[in-house]
Amino acid sequence: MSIDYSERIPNNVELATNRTLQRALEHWQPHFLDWWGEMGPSDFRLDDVYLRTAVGVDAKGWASYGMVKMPDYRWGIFLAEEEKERKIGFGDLEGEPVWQQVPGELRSAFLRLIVTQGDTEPASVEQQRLLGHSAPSLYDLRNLFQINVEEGRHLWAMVYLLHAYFGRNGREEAEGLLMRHSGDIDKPRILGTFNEPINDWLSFFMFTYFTDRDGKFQLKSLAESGFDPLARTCRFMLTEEAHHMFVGDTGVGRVIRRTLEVMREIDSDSPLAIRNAGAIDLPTIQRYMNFWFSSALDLFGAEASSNAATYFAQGIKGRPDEASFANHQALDEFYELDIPKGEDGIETSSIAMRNAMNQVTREAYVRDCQIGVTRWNRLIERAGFDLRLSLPSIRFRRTIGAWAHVPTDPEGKRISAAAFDAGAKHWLPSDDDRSFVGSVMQRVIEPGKMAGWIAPPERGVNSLPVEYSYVLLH
Ligand code: BYC
Ligand code: FE
Ligand code: FE
Repeated sequence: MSIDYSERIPNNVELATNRTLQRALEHWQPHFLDWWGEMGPSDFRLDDVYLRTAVGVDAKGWASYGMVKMPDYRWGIFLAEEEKERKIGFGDLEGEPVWQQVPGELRSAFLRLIVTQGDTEPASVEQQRLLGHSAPSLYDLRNLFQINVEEGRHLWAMVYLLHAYFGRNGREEAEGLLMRHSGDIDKPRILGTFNEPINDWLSFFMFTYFTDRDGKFQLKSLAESGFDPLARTCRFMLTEEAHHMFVGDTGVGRVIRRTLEVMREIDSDSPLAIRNAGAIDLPTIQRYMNFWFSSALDLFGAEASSNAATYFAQGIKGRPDEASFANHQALDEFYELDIPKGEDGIETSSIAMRNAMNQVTREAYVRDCQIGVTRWNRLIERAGFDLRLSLPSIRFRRTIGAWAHVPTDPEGKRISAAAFDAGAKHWLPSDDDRSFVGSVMQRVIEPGKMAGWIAPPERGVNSLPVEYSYVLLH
């Protein structure tokens, strides 16, 4: 199914055959563009950026690359190919045909999930809007903008579902997605992490590594949904998501590579000496990691969740890679959950597996996060240094779920609130860390050059050299 670019709204859903829907979306489009102008990447409107645009939704050759001014990016509506005779893969309705419309009794649940998903996409663009001014290279600047336009498209993806399947409610929610703003005191974004400021590129790389990876797992769960248009939308979004995580993974890796280079040059692992040489010391990187990882863990919801059980039972939201599980009913199965007990204890409680779906997904996420950390540690080991990075315990610094506001150290051991406050400066970025990291965020715009705190990437974009002028600044 090819994408029709002659339309005002590029799409592969035959939008032209549904005039009412087309008009509703064309009405929303200028509101989106106003939002992009006000809340999207500040400045850079007139600059040419080497962007990829979707031209088809099949595995091979879906992208075309070229110089585009961001406001001219062709945001549109793309669903993965329909899978013929697709059946619901889990829950009470396992084996029944998927739905092409939202079943009435599931309407509010779907509406809520789609709004929550949709809310994160523009939130991330808002969080990242000032980063263009401190990009460490043109290559990085281009990657930032690529991610921003794609998150904008992910918003379109959810807005399409809202308009096409939820009538007036859906249209109102679509407007609401442009009205809440990241960090706004009166109208914040729905989920916590999406209200945290991203003021520097170390935070940006951590965010794209950890937070976009939550996106991967949530989209995989929704790609299993019995509501087929949602499943198909999410399947296509996942192909774009891979690049966002790549940017995070290689970004953090390049910061570490540069730090190790400096450590060898000055023959020291003293954070102060490393900072004086313009690189970011590994303990600071660890603290940033602790911050963004713990924040992302909250995005999976409570460990024991009756919402999650209902979503699973009713075919609304499955587990990531549902096909890899032996039993798609998850009845008569239990999950052993560690929860806080009394003042300083921990007890194991057995809960019904369906209620533990958030936790099952979170654990798959943690395993996925660990892969990059292991790779980064190999870099450190090969450079001959003893320090190792590690993911903190999933109990650490939680604000949602069984461990919410229960003080623990990064290993997950319960401690007093006073001990947590005292430890925080070792475990989480301090004001001093943030201002140091901020201080090295000097903008570099000479093609192929990198800021002093980050190593160059191994290769450029789409087989072009790293020195290519990925953004033409005016
Ligand atoms: N912050 O029963 P529970 C992405 C609320 S990232 C604030 O466990 P449930 C992206 C919850 O709403 C992917 N509140 O919740 C990445 C509930 O409220 P009520 C985003 C939270 O429903 C980077 C209560 O706590 N996609 O795409 O099982 C850049 C009880 O919780 C939070 C999705 O999230 C929180 N962190 O699970 C760009 C998928 N967590 O009913 C984009 C859609 C929970 O008591 N969302 N609460 O008022 C969902 O599937 C579910 O809403 C959640 C929560 C997994 C988030
Ligand atoms: Fe996204
Ligand atoms: Fe993303």
